[in-house]
Amino acid sequence: MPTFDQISSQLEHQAIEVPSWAYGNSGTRFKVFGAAGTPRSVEEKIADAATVHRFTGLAPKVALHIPWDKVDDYSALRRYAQDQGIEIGTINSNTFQDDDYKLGGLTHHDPVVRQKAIDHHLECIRVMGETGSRDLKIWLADGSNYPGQADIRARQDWLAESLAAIYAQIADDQRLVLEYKIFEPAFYHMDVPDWGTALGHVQALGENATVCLDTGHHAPSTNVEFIVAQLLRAGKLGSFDFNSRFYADDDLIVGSADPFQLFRIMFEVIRGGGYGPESDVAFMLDQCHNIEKKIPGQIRSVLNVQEMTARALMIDREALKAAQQAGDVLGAHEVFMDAFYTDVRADLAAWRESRGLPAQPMRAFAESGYQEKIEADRVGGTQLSW
Ligand code: AOS
Ligand code: ZN
Ligand code: ZN
Repeated sequence: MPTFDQISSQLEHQAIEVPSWAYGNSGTRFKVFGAAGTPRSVEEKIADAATVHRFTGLAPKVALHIPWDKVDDYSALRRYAQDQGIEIGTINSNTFQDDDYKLGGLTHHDPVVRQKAIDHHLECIRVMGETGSRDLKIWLADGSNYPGQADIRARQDWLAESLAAIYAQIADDQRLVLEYKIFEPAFYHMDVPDWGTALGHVQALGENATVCLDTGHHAPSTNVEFIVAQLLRAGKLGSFDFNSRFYADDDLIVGSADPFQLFRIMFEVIRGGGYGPESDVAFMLDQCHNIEKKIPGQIRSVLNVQEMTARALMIDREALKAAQQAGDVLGAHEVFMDAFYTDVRADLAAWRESRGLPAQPMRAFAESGYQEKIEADRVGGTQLSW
């Protein structure tokens, strides 16, 4: 097995996008808990995101959500982020919070509503121009609750037309990234429920259209790393929305429910060329911190991704291949598991220190006083929710 020192230079390439909404108050349909220190403005969310990067060196971009992060001057927002040491990443559209979209947005049976949803995406593309963002991520809440409620076939045609109208406005250095989700908020059918549907649509659009894989958006027992391999084979894995789930779209801290799954995913990413300077896969988090403090929640998340990436990089690929070619079932499995069971935490701490970062980012943040300061300073105004 390679030593940590043999793989550590590859850790330099790790860059994770944190979501602006992770810093806002969040919860379930039962209760949204308010937390002291929660941002009252987009700038305060960006300041918190930059703090995650300062303590970890892992999170150089913050993904925004429109209209949650709507401001008058996006160029100024970009400069603000840069002054804080980060860039603005993916722009996420939102066609799920307006009454007009009750029966769908880009797939709605009424062309007037479809055009409204398309126009919202064109507005997002304008925002991308001003913020320097590369990716427009589209997640659709569209679907139906009852058999017969909607023409599920026609909606695919309307979706294809709507996406084509949006894609036509995507610049050469920008991408449209389509996310799929098995269910919720629609419970009978979703218009983009799975990677096959997403892949079909982005392949029809063209080169700059790819798929976003949210790790929480599959049926239980789905082999997510197989989907990773398939999308990379097709050259269509655009981005991840990382999070953890026990049941459905739980949006818990990535790597907390099933670190082994994260390890297996990272292995397929590396195996398939999705990691490193040559890759353009965006590694985003899509999480909410409902009961834990938000900044430590995000720090823990990016560290979990780093730990499982390091372990996946340590798989002895040659020994693995040799065992696979020899038909050595348990030998191959052992090579795989040896890397998974290797504790890299002390090595990572030393490596961070060697690069001028805190060896223990969680502890360093706790001791920094940042949390106490925002809790004291951010009184008055309205705390933001997701
Ligand atoms: C919704 O379930 C999706 O995961 C989307 O990525 C969504 O845009 C994000 O969770 C913010 O609401
Ligand atoms: Zn998502
Ligand atoms: Zn989700």
